Amino acid sequence: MSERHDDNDRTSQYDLAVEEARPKVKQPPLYRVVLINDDYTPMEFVVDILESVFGMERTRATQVMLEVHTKGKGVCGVYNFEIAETKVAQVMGIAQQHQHPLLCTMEES
Ligand code: TYC
Repeated sequence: MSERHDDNDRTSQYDLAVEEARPKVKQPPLYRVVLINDDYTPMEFVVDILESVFGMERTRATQVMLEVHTKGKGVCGVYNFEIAETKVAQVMGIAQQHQHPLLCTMEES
């Protein structure tokens, strides 16, 4: 039987020359959590939020708050979707409780 070859022999009539599909894996997207400036929320309140929700040291929290205050917005951290969404909800919840108009959003990074 001339067509019958060893399993490893690619020339057998029963073999198909197929390329292995490349695995369809992608890194999950990351999101920047962003604070927006406003004229009413007290600076101290924003610093407290950056410490409690984003785990910043006071000096770093103050820098980020001032960046938001002067530039209009600033990044609090970069996270996967679920964590970013949770942080945004926590900030908005605490701001609402204290009746401050503080805004926090997320954007794909
Ligand atoms: N601009 C505010 C003030 O002067 C302080 C502030 C900083 C508000 C950051 C919001 O995301 C903010 N009291």
